[in-house]
Amino acid sequence: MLGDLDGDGDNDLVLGNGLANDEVECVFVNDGTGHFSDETAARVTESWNFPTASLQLGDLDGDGDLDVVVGNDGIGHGRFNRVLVNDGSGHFTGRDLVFDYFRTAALALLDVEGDGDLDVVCGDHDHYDKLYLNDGHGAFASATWPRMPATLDETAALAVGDVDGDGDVDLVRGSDWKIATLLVNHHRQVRAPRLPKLGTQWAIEVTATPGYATAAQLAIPFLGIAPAAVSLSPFGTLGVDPATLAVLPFVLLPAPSGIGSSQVAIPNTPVLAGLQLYGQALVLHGGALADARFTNVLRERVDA
Ligand SMILES: [Ca+2]
Ligand SMILES: [Ca+2]
Ligand SMILES: [Ca+2]
Ligand SMILES: [Ca+2]
Repeated sequence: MLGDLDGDGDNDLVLGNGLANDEVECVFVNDGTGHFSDETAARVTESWNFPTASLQLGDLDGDGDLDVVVGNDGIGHGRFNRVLVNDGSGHFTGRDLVFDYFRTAALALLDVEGDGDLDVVCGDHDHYDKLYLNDGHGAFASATWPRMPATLDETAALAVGDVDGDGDVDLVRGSDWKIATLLVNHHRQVRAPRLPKLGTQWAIEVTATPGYATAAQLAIPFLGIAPAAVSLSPFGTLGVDPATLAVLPFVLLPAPSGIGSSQVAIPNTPVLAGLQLYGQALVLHGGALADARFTNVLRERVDA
């Protein structure tokens, strides 16, 4: 991995030791002209040297420098995942990420719940993937349950990005022997457990800060019959055509669940069968309107 480890403006290099079990991670420092020197011995204080399958760089403790997360794999070896904490000058001290002991093949750093610090997802090859939340100072606690799916997916790779355009970070997981999966972040989300059906009530579920809400929140869901992509700063992207938009009643999202739902009566009118509905919500995260954000867009076809 490349990153400016010593804060002098050029990219330095960290190398994992692969499946070798007798080397620590290596640090190569750039002299500013693209020549690298191995300064591992002087810069890395690490008492463990497990087989490393993945590395990520990020500022875990919020002090402005790049720290290193080390994902360790291997069978029959120690393999605790480690953090190399940067002192600001590119000198690192190792410690456990958390007390776990799984075959981590991939790592992702992402701010899962939008509180400004980097959290860690460990993609484990022989176990469930793990989610560790950052306390803002680089100390991590397991939040795997109930936030992560309980599936064994032989994870081999993780990619991070906002797939559904609601401003929170989602995950794509590549697995050995299995199809890749999309893990959508429910930090701010609308979804419908069932299809809209003529002559029935259709439930739209709205989530915001699910499971970790510290105060009740409100959401304003709305529906339309055509999509849009209207950027409305700072709220995000309005994904429902305003010309067809019908606003639904406020939904209360109590704490700590952060989950509420809205019921929509679908008329028993055959002409509506097959109609495409687009649903979205504006979540009022705090008292200030400036904190409100749009969710993803729900797309469902009315079933006869
Ligand atoms: Ca540098
Ligand atoms: Ca740091
Ligand atoms: Ca976070
Ligand atoms: Ca998202």
